[in-house]
Amino acid sequence: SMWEFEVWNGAEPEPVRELPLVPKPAVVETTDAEPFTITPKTRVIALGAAIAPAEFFADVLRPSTGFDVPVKDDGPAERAIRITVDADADYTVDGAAPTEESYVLDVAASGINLTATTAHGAFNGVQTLRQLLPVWAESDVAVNADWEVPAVHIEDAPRFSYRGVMLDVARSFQTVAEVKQHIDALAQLKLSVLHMHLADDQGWRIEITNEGRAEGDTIDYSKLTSASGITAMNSGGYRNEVGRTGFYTQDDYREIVEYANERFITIVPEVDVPSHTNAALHALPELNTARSLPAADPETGVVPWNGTGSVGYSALDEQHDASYAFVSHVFTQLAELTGGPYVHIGGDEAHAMGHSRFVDFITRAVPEVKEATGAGVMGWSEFAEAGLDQPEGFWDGSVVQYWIGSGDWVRNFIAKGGKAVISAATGSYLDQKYNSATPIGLSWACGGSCDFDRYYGWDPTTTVAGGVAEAGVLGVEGPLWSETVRGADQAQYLVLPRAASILETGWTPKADKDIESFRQRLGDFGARFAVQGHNFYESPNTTWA
Ligand code: TNX
Repeated sequence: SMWEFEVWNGAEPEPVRELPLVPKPAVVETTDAEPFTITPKTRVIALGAAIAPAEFFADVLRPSTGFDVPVKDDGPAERAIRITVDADADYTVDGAAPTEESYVLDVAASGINLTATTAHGAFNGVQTLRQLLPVWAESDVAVNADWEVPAVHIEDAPRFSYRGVMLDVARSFQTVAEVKQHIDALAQLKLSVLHMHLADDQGWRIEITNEGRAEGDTIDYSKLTSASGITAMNSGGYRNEVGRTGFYTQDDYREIVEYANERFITIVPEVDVPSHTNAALHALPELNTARSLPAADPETGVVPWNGTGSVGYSALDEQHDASYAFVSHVFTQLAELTGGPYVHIGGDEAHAMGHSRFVDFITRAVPEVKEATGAGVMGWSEFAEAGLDQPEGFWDGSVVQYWIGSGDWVRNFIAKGGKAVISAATGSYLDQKYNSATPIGLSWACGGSCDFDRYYGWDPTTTVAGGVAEAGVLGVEGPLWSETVRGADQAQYLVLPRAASILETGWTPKADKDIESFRQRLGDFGARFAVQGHNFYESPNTTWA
C-alpha cells in the first residue's frame, strides 16, 4: 500500500479517490503526469472499423464542449485522440492476449490512444474514456468547463460476454423513445444484451404478420396486436395506475434493434410460452381447445381477457398442432427481425398445466424453434427442469436463465450442451422494492432489502445452489418485471443504480470486485446520470457526488 512508507502524523490519511469508472476495468494505472486537455482544435483520428466508435465519442463531446471535434482519417498524432481497430493489434490485458471486447487506453498530455482488435472493443474503450471526462461532457447544451482527462493507462476485457438487463414491456408498455432512453443509460455501463419480454398474460407487444405462414397455417397473426396490444396489467392493487397499452410495429422494433446494435447491444426477444399466454389465447381462437387454459367461452371460442390472474394460470395445449405452428411462426419472424444469436421462449411457471404436460411441450417446442430460427433457444429455470430426462446434446446452443430453483437443473443443462445466464431473484431482480418505503415494486425476492450493495454481493458461479463452473456461465442479467412499473422514469428509478451492480459483476474480474470501491465510484457516477437526465434512486448507502 502507498501508506507503508509514511510516518503517521496524527491525521487520518486522505482516502485515495478512485477514478469514477463503472464497471471497474481490469487494470487501471494512474500517474501524476499532466492531463490531456480537449480544446477547440482537438481531433479524433480513426480509420475503417474505428470510425463508428469515434463518431459516437465525438457526438458526446460536440454539444457539451461546443467544439467541432472532427473525426479524420489522418493527421498529426500530437494532441489528437487516436482510435485504432486492428485485428492484429499487439497488446495484453493484465498479461493475457486480447479478446473480442478488450481494449487498451492511454491518456497523456501529448495525446490519447485507444486500441482494440474489434469495433466492439473500441466502443467499450470509448465508454471508459467518456467516464474519464468531466461530468459536464454529458450535457446536451454547451458548457464552459476545463475539459481535462487525467493521465492513465487502462487495460480491459470483460469476464462474460452476456451482460444483460430485461425490460418487461408486456405488463406495461414502453415506447420506442423510452426503450432508447434505457439503452442510452445502460450502454455506458457496457451492457451487451437487452432482453425484451414482449408478451405475457396481460398484453402482446410485437406485430406479427401472416407473411411466411407454413402450409395449412390459417391463424390470423395480426389479431395478436389488434386484440392484445390494447390490453395491459390492471392496477393489481399495486398503488399505481393501470398498465400502459401499445405495441411495436415491425418497423418500430427494427428501429430498436438498430439503435441497440449501433451500441453493440444484442436484443434477445422473448415471447413467453407455454404459460403466461393469456394474451395470445385471447387473441387467437385457433389456439383454444378443451385442454388450453383458461377455458374459452363456448359460444365465441375466445378466452376472456384477464389482466392479472394468479401466476401461471394460462397454458397452450401441448397436444394441439396449432400450438407449435404458432410458436414456430412467431419465433421465425422474431429471429428474422432481430438477427441476434438467441430467441427466448420463456417457459416459466407453467403451474396450471402441470409438470408432465410442460415437459411434453418443451420436448417438442425446443427442437422446432431451433430448426425454424437457427438461433439458440433461451428459457427460464423451469425449462432446464424439463430437460432432466432429455438425451445428451439436447441443449446444444441453448441457454437457461436461472432465476430460482435447483442448481441440479442448471448443472444438468450445462452437462447436456447448454450454458447459463444467472439472474438469481435474490440478488438481481430489478422489479423489487429497495426497502419497504419504496412506492413501487414487488417485495418477494429478497426480503424487502434489495439495494445496490446487496445486488453487488453475489457471484454467478456460486449463487446457484451448489455452484456452477465458470465455463458454463455465459453471463448475468437483471430483469425488470413491470406489474408495478409505468413508463421510463419509474423503470429507471428501479433499474438505476442497481443494474450497475449487476453489470460490474458481469464485467470486472472476480478478484477485483470490492464493495467499498464500488460504493465510491457509483456515488461519483450519480452526477453523470443527473446531467444525462436519467432518473435514479439516490440510495442512502453511498454519498452521491
Ligand atoms: C416471476 S421470474 C415471474 C414473472 C413475474 C415476476 C415478478 C419469472 C420467470 N416469472 O412473471 O413478473 O415473478 O417478480
